[in-house]
Amino acid sequence: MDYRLYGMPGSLYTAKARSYLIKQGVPFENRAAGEARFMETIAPAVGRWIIPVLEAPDGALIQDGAEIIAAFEARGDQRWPAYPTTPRHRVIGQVFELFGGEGLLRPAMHYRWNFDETNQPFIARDFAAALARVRRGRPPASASRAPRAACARPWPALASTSRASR
Ligand SMILES: N[C@@H](CCC(=O)N[C@@H](CS)C(=O)NCC(=O)O)C(=O)O
Repeated sequence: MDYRLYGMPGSLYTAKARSYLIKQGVPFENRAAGEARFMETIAPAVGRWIIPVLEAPDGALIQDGAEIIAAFEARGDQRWPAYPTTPRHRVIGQVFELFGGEGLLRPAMHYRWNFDETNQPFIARDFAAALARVRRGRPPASASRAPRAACARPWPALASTSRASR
């Protein structure tokens, strides 16, 4: 089994982890946070509904984009190490990560939520496809406006992107 990244296409925190996995050539599948397995097994194991969560082939779960990256960096076998080598650069890198992930959250949400004319169709499609509960591969009625493929097998385009870059 490949790694499984539970999240949403439009989730910025999921995107951070996804970008890292793609860049490093880690074999993984994008999985929707509305899937039955996520709702019934992964979220309870993590303690609450939150994304992203990475499920390792051995079943280990990592929640938090920074923790996902840290877990691979700690192994030391990554293709392109993301952490700088000197302690000073590392601290500066962590400040940038904190600023990007937390400090820029308000502007990020502003640009997502305050431009309905351009963003509404994308948001509706993205959230419906990723959050609608999926049981035994059948898209629920509430996801009728979402692409069927996105409910049954989330994000085939992204999944193939990650594979192609390996
Ligand atoms: N620091 C966390 C933040 C994760 C986060 O805030 N995820 C959002 C969606 S993008 C979420 O799941 N929010 C639901 C909640 O916090 O209850 C990370 O980097 O993974």
